Amino acid sequence: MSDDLNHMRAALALARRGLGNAWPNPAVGCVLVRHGQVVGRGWTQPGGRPHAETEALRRAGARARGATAYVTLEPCSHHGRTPPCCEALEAAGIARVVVAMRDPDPRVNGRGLERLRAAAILVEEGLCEAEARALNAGFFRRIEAGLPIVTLKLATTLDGRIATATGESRWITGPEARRAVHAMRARHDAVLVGSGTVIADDPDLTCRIPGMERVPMLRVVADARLRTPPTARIVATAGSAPSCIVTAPGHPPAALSPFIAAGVAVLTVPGAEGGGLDLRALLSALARRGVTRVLAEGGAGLAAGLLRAGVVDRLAWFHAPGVMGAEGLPAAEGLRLAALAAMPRFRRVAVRPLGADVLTEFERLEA
Ligand code: AOF
Ligand code: ZN
Repeated sequence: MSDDLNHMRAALALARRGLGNAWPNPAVGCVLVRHGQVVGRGWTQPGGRPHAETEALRRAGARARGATAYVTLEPCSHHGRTPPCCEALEAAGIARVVVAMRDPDPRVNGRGLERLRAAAILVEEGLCEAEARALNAGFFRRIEAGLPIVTLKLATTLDGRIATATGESRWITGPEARRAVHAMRARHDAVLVGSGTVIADDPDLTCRIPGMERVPMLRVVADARLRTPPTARIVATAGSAPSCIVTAPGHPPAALSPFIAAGVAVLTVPGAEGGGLDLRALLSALARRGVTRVLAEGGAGLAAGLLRAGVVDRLAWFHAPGVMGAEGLPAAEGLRLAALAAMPRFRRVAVRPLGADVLTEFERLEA
C-alpha cells in the first residue's frame, strides 16, 4: 500500500512539470513499475501531446509488460492525434492501473476506466485524489465552468503600496522575490495585466529563468480603451512570445491594425459597468482558447476588478519590509465595498520568506 502511495506521489511530481506548458490539456504524470522497479516515467509534453502514458510506455519499451501504471488522471479513451492511452496501455501488456481521479472531460469521463476493465486490467481509482484535483484545478475549472483559475500576484510594501505617488516602483521587492515571480509565470498558461501597467512599466512579462524561457505562456493585456502603445515591448516581442490584447467593442479597425500587424491577437469582450472590461467574459474568452491557469499581475484597477468579480482563486502576496504611507499607490483601487461583510476574504495556505521579503499564499474563502 505504501509503495502505491510513493509511486503515485512520484507521478504527481512528474505531472507538475507540465503546469504552465501542457495547456489546453491537463498536466498528467505516469510511473510504470514492474516487480517493484520503475521501468518508465512520463508527463504531458508541451502543448498537451504526447500524453504522459505514451511517454512512459515509450521509455519502458518491452519492460512495460505485466507492469502497474500509476497515473494522476484517468487515461484517455478518445481518438486524438494518437490512439487513446487506454489502448496503448492494453497493447503494452500493463496488468494494473492505479489512477488518482477520473477525467471530467466529456470525451473521457469514466470511459477510459471502463475500457481498461473490459480488457481485464485491474483498475483502482482515488489514490491521492485531493492532490491530483488541486494540481489540475485549472483544467477542471475550464472543463466544468468554462473559466481558468486565477492567481492574483501583488508585490507591496507592508502597508499595501505598489508605487510612490510619482509612480516609482522599481524595485519594491528584492531579487529573490522577483525570481519567484518569474517561476510563477512559467507555471501559468497566461499572464494578465491591465493597460495602466503596460503604460507605466512597459514590462516583458516573460520568464527569464535560464532553462524555463521557452514555455508557451500567453501574455494578455486587459485594455478596454486600447491605450497600449503600439511601441510597447509586449507588442514588439509578439513574434517570439505570444501576446494578446483584450479590448471592448467599437474601436475602428485602423486602431487595431498596428497590433494585428505585429502579431498580437486582439480579442473583444463586452465592457463592464463603470468602466473596464467584463472580466468574467475576458476569462471565459481565454478559457475558450485553452487557458487553464492565469497569473494576474495588476495594476490596481485590474486587481480590484478581479476581486470585485469574485474570480480570484488564489492570492500570492509579496510583502517588502518598507512603509510608504497613504501617498503611495494602493494595490487595489475601485473595490467599492458596500460593507465589511462584502470584503473578499481568503484563507492563508503558505508563508515563505524570500530574501528580505515574505510571500504569503492564500486561497479564496467561499462565502
Ligand atoms: C491522458 N494523458 O497526459 C493527458 C490527458 O487533445 P488531445 O487528444 O490531446 O486530448 C486532450 C484530452 O486528453 C484532455 O482534454 C484530457 O481529457 C486528456 N488529457 N489524458 O490520458 C495525458 N494530458
Ligand atoms: Zn491519453
